[in-house]
Amino acid sequence: MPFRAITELLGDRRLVVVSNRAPVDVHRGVERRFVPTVGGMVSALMPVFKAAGRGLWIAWSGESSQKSQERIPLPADDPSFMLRCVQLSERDVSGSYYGLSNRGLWPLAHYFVGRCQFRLEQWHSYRHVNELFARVVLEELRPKDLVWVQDFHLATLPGLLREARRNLPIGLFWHVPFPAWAVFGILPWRRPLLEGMLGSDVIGFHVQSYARNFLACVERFLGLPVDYERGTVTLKDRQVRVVAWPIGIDAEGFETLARAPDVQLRAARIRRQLGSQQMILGVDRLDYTKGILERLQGYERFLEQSPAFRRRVTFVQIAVPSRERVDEYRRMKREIDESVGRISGRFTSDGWVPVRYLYRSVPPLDLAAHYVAADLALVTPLRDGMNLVAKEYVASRVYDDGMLMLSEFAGAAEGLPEAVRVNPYNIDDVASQIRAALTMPREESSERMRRMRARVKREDIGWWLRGFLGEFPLPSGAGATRGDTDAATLRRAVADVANH
Ligand code: GDG
Repeated sequence: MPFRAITELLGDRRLVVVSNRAPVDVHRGVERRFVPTVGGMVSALMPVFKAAGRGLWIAWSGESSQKSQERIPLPADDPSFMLRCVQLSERDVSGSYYGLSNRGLWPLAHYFVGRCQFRLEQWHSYRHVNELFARVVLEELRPKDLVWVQDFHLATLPGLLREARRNLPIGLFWHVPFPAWAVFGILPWRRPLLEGMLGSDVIGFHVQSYARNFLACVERFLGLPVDYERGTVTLKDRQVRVVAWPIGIDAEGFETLARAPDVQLRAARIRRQLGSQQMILGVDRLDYTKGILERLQGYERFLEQSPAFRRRVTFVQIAVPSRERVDEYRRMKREIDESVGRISGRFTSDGWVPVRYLYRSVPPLDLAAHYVAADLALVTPLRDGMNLVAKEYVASRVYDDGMLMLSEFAGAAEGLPEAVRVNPYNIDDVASQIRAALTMPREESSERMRRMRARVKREDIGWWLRGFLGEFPLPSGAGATRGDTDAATLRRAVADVANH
């Protein structure tokens, strides 16, 4: 069992994960309710905590009026770890999360330079939120803790923690692409952001090219010595490891779900309701990086060019609402609605509907049933750090049938060369590859799926965790051993970052 190896690796150390969003949103009404959040980072880390049976997750709870000290045992029905909520004001959330993170760093990481907005007040807010997180982490730390910061929302947090605790093992995993220096360089706060990241002992990316881009930025913008071969940055008093560990999924969990009679029944029902022979599936958070609009255009072109497939195939797109407060996301939703309407208007006939569009999050069993039901999954992001949906679909194909179409700009493409590869910007390519995938001889698709499934199973979530956690320098008794956790130290650290 992979998870056993992780608990062995951790020994008596406690894993403290720090991320912007929590695995649940806390809703307060007459009763407190927890609504699971949807996203790759949560999908990856939940099974780890469940299996480890302990640990602490520090995150914002999705509301801007939480009591700061709140600790919530999770999962609610069978608690195995503790969530400590970080209180953020409405101003913090709009400046840091909806501001610099979603309008600046997210488009920057995904090469959407034209969409980037950089406002000084949002940078101030981002730094302030990172400080608030630092305070909570320092309050919660116990000896032998191992702190693992997640993603670009908290890039300056490792630096703040390092100032306060010289010996604390700190890791950072960057879940999105790390762009080339010429793109990253347009960020006005590139130096303090990189310096903040370098507070870590180890920084992880999904693939080598992101790690190399990061090292090139450190070399160019901070003038520090880097070693591309060994993946290190040399600082005055220590070295930072920069590694590529592609994130995996709980492949066994998806396989078990796919074989479950209930899921098989649901899958059969989905197929029956479609009333067509073949089903194509898309599953994404509604985000412009996921290429949903371009995918719909590709599908429309496919139907135009391949009349024989009309009435034979149905495209089901699940789009989970995301960042609805950001104008661009609302605009994109309208455009997608219009595209779905246009395709349906053009091609619907005799009870056959060419596209079924679900604008909501579906429960895990239904998601698994969709993976089981689909003959072809279209994973065509314009740019994506990894993309877990691709791996989840593959893991669910327990009879080695079905096919995966994968954008060459998703990190997942590096590990899955057997997928049908597309350039998602090329609508004609998408159209012709849909045709190729749907008509691929069974022996070929089966062989390709078998290889992909073997890889997804081998490099699963346990493999990723063991790999990444294995990169931590773990001196005995590491963690909260120094007595310098006072507010003055934190203020000094914060002032250092602020001086940039
Ligand atoms: C970021 C990076 C990287 C989706 N719809 C439903 C649902 N999901 C789950 C999927 C999957 C997750 O959400 C989405 O993960 P992705 O990896 O595809 O995308 P991001 O959220 O953008 O994740 C990405 C990831 O971090 C991990 O490092 O791969 O590149 O952008 O697990 O299953 N889950 C449920 N209902 C849905 O309707 N229950």
